[in-house]
Amino acid sequence: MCHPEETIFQMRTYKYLFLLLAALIPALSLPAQTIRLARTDADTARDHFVTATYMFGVDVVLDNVSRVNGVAFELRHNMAGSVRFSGWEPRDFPSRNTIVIDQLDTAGGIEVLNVGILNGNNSNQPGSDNPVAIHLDFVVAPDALHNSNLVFTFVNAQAVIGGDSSRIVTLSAASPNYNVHGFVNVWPGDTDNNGVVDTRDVSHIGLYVGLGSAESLIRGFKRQQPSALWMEQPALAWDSTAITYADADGNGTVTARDMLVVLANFGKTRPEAAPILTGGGADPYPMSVALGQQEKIFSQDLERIPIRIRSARNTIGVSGRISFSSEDIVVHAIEPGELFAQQPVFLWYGDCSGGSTEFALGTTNRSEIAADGIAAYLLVERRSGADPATVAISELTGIGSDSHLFPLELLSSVAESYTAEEVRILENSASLQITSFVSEELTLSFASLLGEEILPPARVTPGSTIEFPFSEFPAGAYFLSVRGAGRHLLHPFRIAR
Ligand SMILES: [Ca+2]
Ligand SMILES: [Ca+2]
Repeated sequence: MCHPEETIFQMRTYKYLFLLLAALIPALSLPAQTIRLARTDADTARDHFVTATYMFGVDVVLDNVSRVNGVAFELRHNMAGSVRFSGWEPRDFPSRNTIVIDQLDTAGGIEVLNVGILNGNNSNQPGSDNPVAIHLDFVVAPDALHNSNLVFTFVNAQAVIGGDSSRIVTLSAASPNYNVHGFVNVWPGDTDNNGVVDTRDVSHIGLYVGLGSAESLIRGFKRQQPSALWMEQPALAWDSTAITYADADGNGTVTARDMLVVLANFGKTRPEAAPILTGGGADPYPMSVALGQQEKIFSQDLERIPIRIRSARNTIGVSGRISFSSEDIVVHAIEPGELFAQQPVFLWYGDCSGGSTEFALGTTNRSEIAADGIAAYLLVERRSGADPATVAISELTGIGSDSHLFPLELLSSVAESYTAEEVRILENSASLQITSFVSEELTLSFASLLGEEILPPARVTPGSTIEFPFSEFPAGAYFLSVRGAGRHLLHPFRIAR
């Protein structure tokens, strides 16, 4: 039996529910209409921070807003003392209808940009969907405080909607903020920035070696007056602040040379007056790099190529780069030479498989040694039947116990090696034949594994060939040194009988 009043009541209830849902559903399903900043000067790895002395740019982007004929907003930030608006460019709206007024409240540390943009349409004409309203550029002053937080705030952000239902909508916005990379104080050698130079600082360099260079993803900055002296040295924070401290010598790259600085300043502690500044939070570039092992390898098949150094100054260590021009040389290890025989020694070298490696070697008690003799040996395997292999040693550096870095010379001040096309070395079971295709005169010398010269030096004039019969040598392993104007080539060879 049907009850008419109950039915009418139910119908009304359903109707109200239906109307309520109809009103709610669009509101629930519509995404928020927003305005935001999008960095244009940096990729996603760097868009969360800004760097002192550098400019950065943002696009002002509207999301989920259709038919936009105009945009207006105030954009404020909290670091007027060190961050300043420097200019704007039009994006999806014409520049003639754009107004930007820059107001400074220096006492309050606030900079306010008042921005109004119209596209010139009549209100019944629909504008553009999700437009980029404008581009804004800012500069960060050199004195911007490291690790401070630059916060932008949108105030009264509105969009003018055109078309059939023209109106003004309020845009919601988050508060974009950027960490500021400013200058930090580096104490050379304290690469983990904990106030003392110890073995952990070596590991820290091993972790970051190679970073900061042109090929690396991490941007590094050279210090203005780089030195290894144990004093506070201002350095612009790198893309990763933690890595800034690993650049002990301040040249803008983490290399084996930085390990020398650790050796020179080993055991030193920061004065009480210099508080330890903590870095900018978690390291955004965690990575693991295996430290080279010092291995003693004894094998008949390995040849030892000495690295000789010479300098008028005494040194507590040596660092450098070794490049192998050919794949027929495999470097298995580096070991300390006679110069370091009487000392407790630290030795580090990188992965040798990539055609070149760096090494650092020095005394762990900061005692100086005379820089004249064999600093280290390369233990190499030479694959038979291959073209002549060459080894070039460059960037050789020494450091005194006073923390002054200086270049080491002689054998090692060689930037480049000769190529196989420039100096042809033919080796057979009875002799070694060297032909020069370069324009300068070359000096040839032969040395034993201990670096002792076993023949007087010989000269090769341009275009000529010289041959050394093996009958002049006892059986054993040797290396030929070819030296010319600023370049050098080492060729190991073995005489078996
Ligand atoms: Ca340390
Ligand atoms: Ca460095």
